[in-house]
Amino acid sequence: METFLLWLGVIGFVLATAYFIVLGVQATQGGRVFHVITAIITGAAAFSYLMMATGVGATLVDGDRLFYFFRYIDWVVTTPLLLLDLALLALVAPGRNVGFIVGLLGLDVFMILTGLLAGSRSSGFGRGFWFIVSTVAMIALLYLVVTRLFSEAASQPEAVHQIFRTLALLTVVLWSFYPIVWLIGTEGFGAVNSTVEVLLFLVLDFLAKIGFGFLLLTNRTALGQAGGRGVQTRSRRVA
Ligand code: RET
Repeated sequence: METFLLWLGVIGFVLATAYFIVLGVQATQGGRVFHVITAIITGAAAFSYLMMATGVGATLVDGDRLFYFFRYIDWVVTTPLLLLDLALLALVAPGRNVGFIVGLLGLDVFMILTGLLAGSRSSGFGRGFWFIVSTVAMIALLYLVVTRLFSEAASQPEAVHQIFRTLALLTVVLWSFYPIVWLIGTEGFGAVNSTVEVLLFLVLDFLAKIGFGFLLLTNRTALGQAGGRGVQTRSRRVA
């Protein structure tokens, strides 16, 4: 059952990646950068699920706990890219906010790496400690999205503003579920077994990557405005 779910992940992410690439090829207006970033996100997830389904991405810890470490390799690549999508939507001049973007993505990488430490420790104390550090980083990160990115996005054209709001809310809600699933799963209190944990992460991963990408990439109006803006900024800079 668990392997079946992981293969479902491979198939789902492969199909989503193919679809996002087709949308990117068909896109007539600007904004193709969003297709590229989002297809990399689902492509990386497909690879990660393949590694987990074939057993390469998992290892036994503490004798009997199957630890899917490849999730963290997936997340350390894909969560910064999801944030990059959000930042590029929200910021009128991303080029003038490189410091902020690097800070945001850096905090995110820190969250995932400390999460990996939490997941791989065998002592309850070590796991709890790194879990708390990682969760604090996540709260700080989501706070920055809700405050700074939300206020920046208000100066965007209406369609861009609207899709940013939807995707940012989706992100805040879905991301908050990850530590909860982790806590009730095999890395935490073991209230649910490994199969249920794999299922819950699969649902979250599908929503946070495919759902997110679908909403963004099928919104041509917003992509056109966001892409057009990039071109304008460039030509203004040249002029
Ligand atoms: C962990 C455990 C330690 C505490 C925290 C976590 C947060 C993980 C998050 C993952 C998001 C993943 C996404 C994947 C893409 O589809 C590492 C589970 C806070 C927020 C969005």
